Amino acid sequence: MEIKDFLKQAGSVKPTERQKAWFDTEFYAFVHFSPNTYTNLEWGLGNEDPAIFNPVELDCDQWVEAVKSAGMKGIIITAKHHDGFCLWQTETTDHSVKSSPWKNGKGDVVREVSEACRRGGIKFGFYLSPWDRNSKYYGTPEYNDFYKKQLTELLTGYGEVFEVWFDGACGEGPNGRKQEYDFDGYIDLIRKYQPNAVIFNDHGPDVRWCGNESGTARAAEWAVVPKELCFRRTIPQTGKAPLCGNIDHMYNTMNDIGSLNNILYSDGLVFCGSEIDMSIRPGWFYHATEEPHSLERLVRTYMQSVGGNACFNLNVPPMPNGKFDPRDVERLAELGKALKEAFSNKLNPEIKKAEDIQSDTQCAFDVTFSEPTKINYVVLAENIAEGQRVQSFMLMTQDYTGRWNAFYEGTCIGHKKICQVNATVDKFRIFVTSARDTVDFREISIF
Ligand code: FUL
Repeated sequence: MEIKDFLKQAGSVKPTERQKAWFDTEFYAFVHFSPNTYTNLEWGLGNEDPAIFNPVELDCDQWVEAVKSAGMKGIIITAKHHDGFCLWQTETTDHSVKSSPWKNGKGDVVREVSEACRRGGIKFGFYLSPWDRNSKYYGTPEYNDFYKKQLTELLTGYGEVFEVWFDGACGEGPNGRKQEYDFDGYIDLIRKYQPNAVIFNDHGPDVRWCGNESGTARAAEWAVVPKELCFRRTIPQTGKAPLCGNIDHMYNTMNDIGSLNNILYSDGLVFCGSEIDMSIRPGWFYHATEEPHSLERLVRTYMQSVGGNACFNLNVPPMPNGKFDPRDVERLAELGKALKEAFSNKLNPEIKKAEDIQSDTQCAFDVTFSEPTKINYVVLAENIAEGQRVQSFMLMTQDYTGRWNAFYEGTCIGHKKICQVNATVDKFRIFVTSARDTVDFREISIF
């Protein structure tokens, strides 16, 4: 196969409906809450006394209001973390809210947060740790049945779910044994009960881990990647690439995963977007002595994730009383305000397709203002429903000699690219210097 034909195939790898809906969600919250909140740990041991879990002032409406103030559109609750303690009324174990003094053992955090999300008009999702340091079944085939029962309870009892988050961590259980997870079986259940939910895991099938927990996006965060990286139950949409080779070594922490260098050696490509996850504080769970990260860091992470063809999952940990810390609430409101301000002044230049670039895999748009204008952001979006195509682009001005100078150079665009620029221009060109196939822009906006 010619490289040109393979590139066309690569450029038409399409997202599913649920992946499109996920991309449109863009920015949502993780909420890490468990006995760790009371023991000041990050990884519970599994032998914690359920009596310590007592969020006497639990207020999930406060969570929803706070995340909405930042512009987030969903919450993913840790229904069970590695310590095995269940935040809902499960029939699978007593290591749960049932054994806590909170609401006399009748409380259900998952119920309260799912209902608050619905009241507030945002999406609801959950994290259910496969690694369980409490379950006596862990490390035996029975554990997969136990885990599937838990999954089923969560998938069928709490309304529409937008994302199920599978942690990649796989340690030892209380008996020192490790578990073979039946991911295929877990995925089947989710597809059966919540066909609109995306499944997050290090290796897909719908959403992949970006490779770090600090909110750092790649310069090129491709949503079309080799199946060697996202191998969980995804059917490749292309044939084998023209160069034969081996990229089985590929892992999420590597810097370059979707570029031509790699896809040319792949056995087939899949659509699997990247989720950038981090906590608003150093820890995933609440620790009274920690402070929220700076506004500047959160704004930067938003610009590089949502503005870098990925989604942003920002964790906010509740305090032992069940409320968000006022410092986090304030930081979230500041973040929402900063993002609103950044995109409040949409400019209205003339945007015309350039006639002098005539190629299937290159194109250009000329942007003309009526007078020299200060611009801060150029927002570009491809119509990814048909595939992700742009590989590189530049924003350029032409000097009086006719020479082009780039004031911004970018790689892929995909769902959304926010180019942060600081320029005063009366005219500039958006030049797609390389694409896999004809480019279809869904949006070109200047702020
Ligand atoms: C990791 C876990 O081990 C952390 O505790 C946290 O839940 C993070 C989001 O995922 O793998």
